[in-house]
Amino acid sequence: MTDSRLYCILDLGYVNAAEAEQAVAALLAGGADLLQLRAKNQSLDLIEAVARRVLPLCRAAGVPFILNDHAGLAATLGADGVHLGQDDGSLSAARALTGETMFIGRSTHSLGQARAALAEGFDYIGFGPLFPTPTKAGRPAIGLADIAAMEHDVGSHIPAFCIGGIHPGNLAPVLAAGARRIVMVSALLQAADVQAATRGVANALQS
Ligand code: 3NM
Repeated sequence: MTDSRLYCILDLGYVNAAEAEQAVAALLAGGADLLQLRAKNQSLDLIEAVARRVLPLCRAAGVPFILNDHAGLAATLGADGVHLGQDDGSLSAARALTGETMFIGRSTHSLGQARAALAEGFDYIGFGPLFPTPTKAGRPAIGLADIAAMEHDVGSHIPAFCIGGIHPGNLAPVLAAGARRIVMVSALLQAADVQAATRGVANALQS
């Protein structure tokens, strides 16, 4: 987790459940450091079934598998982590379901929320959306101005991943603004060659 630069998400809004393994294999082969399964408005049964198919791929690659939203299911699956939004309850409530070893992340949408997540004890944060994004339609973009302060106040203590509307064409200004770790979803999942696109971003983050 501490060395992770590129956090990838298998978002079932972009990938059919039937193609989950193929997409995850491409993300992993391209250099994803973390892999989250995100499935909004899907049944727990479907989420569990997809998770059980992609978890072994992550394990084989040595990449932590993180489940979005469902701390209880994450515990059942033996996931490595769970990711919570601002409205998904407290860290302690999730921790009661997951036990001590699983890492738990929080979405944050302002510098204040990022600092609060650190103070509460989250293991990592997402920070965004930097740009407008169809993956979280309707959420206002926060821009790049607070990245440096967020990295100073929070990212120096726990991993902090900038997220939201990032693609290969705007990665340079995001990094120049101080970001060290990012999440990229639609730009990778919708690439003509998912593995090559992921590799390009992973290389840009390492250099
Ligand atoms: N969370 P894309 S933005 C899942 O700001 C998610 O908390 C965000 O997808 C947040 O790379 C976002 O396609 C969408 O923009 C990221």
